Amino acid sequence: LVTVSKFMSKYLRHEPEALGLVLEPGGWVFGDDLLEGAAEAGFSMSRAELEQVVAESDKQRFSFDETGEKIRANQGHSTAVDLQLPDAVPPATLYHGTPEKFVALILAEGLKKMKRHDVHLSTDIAMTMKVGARRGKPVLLVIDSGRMAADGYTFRVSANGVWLTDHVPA
Ligand code: HQG
Repeated sequence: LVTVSKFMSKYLRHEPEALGLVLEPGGWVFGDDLLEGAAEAGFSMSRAELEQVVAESDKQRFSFDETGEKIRANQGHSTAVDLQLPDAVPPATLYHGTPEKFVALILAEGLKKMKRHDVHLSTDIAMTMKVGARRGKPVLLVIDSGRMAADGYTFRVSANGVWLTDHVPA
């Protein structure tokens, strides 16, 4: 299931065209098209596995639409996509975990979205420390999101509770 989830992340977030997929507004594709693309690419993946990944992914990375026919990644994209998420008022404080080696640069120039569409922020300290630990010793950054909102920065929240913004100033 982890392999299937990584496969889905790759093509729903980063390289849909490599599987013959075009993301619709909102980031949606037909589940059947994803399964067909996988089969043509020689990747073995059943509908049951797809449904299990959507239901059980630890970070709820994927969603079906209300018809159950279309699927999308909730966040994390690098490919051009309009997720059609409305602006939302963030909590007063949000968190971002990053490896220690990036901290000096982030304190100098703020949090940038790097290869992704947005900067990812969280209300969940344990989760954000895990994110930071992917690439080294993690450091927790505490974001004054209340002040950012008051200063006119906009936020959106994905279906799996990740807070998205364009840039966090230094
Ligand atoms: C860092 C996971 C230097 C930033 C998680 C991060 C997340 C800077 C890295 C999702 C910087 C980008 C995203 C600056 C930011 N100078 N480094 N000015 N600004 N950075 O993977 O937030 O498991 O693109 O701190 O749950 O780590 O994939 O972003 O370390 O939601 O579902 O540049 O990935 O979800 O790395 O993680 P990423 P992220 P999944």
